[in-house]
Amino acid sequence: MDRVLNLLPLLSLPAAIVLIFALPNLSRETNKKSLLFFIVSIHVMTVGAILAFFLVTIDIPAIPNTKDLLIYGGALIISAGLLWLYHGRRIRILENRLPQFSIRIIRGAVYFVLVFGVAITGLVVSQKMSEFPGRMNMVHHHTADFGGGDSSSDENTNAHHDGHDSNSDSKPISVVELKGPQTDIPDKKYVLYAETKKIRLASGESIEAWTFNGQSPGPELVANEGDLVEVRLVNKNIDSGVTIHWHGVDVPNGEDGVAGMTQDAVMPGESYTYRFVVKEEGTHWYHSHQQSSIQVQKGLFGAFIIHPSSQHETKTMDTTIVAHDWIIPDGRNIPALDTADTFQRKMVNPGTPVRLRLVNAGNLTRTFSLNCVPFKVIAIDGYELNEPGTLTTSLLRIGGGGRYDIEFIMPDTSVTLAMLIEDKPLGIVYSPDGHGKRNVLDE
Ligand SMILES: [Cu+2]
Repeated sequence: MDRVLNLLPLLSLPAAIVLIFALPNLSRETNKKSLLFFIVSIHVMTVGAILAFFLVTIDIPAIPNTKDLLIYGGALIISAGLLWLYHGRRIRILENRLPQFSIRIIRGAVYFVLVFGVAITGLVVSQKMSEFPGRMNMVHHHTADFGGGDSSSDENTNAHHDGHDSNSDSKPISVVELKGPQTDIPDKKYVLYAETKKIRLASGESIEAWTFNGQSPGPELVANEGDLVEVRLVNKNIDSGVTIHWHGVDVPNGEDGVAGMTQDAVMPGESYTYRFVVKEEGTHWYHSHQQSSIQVQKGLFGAFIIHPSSQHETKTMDTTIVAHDWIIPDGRNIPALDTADTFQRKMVNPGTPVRLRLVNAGNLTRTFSLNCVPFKVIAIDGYELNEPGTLTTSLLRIGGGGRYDIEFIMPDTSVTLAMLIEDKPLGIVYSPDGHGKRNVLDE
């Protein structure tokens, strides 16, 4: 809609002018006026196309607004007027004399350099404008949330301020002050060491991984709803620095682990302590948020499970399976469930309730199937589903970073969980004797 509203007038109006004014003149005898119409309308069409090109590639319109319509429509109309004057004058001059061939060549070259220069300058300027600054000040955005701070200190903001705030005379709060409880005794305490380590996949393939505590996925963090969790991150030897972001878990902004925004990256030899109260029960995960596309790929991630506070001991077999793609130096991509890049077998007693927490730690959507047992998807991205139906052959597509919790009662036959990959599926066969045959659902 946005592009239609902005682009259509730019392209269709000049085309209409050409159709109405210029084309009929082609068949008639050429006089000065019709020549002018002809040249100007063609040029206006070119201007429309250039504006449209600019809109499609650089100033991509978001929500249709009158400002855009006026700017681009106005540019078109003004160009048409200027072209009319210019060509009118040119035709008058040309009637009297034709410039020399060499002058026309030079003039053409000058125009070309001018247009090319403007285009290159535009590209360079827009590229520069789209760069992130080296350091962001979180309170100097056009619409700012001051978290109780004073909005009047920045006249660029539209932030609402009621004037009755007890903090209204104070400075804006720095993000580093937005922390969890600092002095209370934590209910759960973890230390995560970020370090390089060679890990071995089930196939025997060894990977130069970046790990938490020498393993990838890192240790599974487990807490109960309402717990104060403390995690100390120690960077042993990850040269580019590390942070931890709690994917799916709502934490005070200063604990969010976004390098360059809420904290500085933790450099080798340094440590950083996160403290926050967890409120979102469910299946979540954590990962480094310093150069995350590289660091998560190399292995700096793990599952983060938050149980409901009311949950008591059950006989449910509750397991987390983290899907990840390893890229090895020869460029091959090795998908794996935890560290299993081959089919696995597991023993489960018939009648056991099984909860599989599937985490997709990759950035591509992955398709899973569960075969030979009716099952339910009981939660997605940590949120429980309301009265989920029973599924049998449904494929489960989990987006990058997404989580599905599925539940079934173990039958006395084998059940196959599979991640469907083009050349060879990957998965786990659950069976009463641990030797069940795999039976992968076709996509
Ligand atoms: Cu994330």
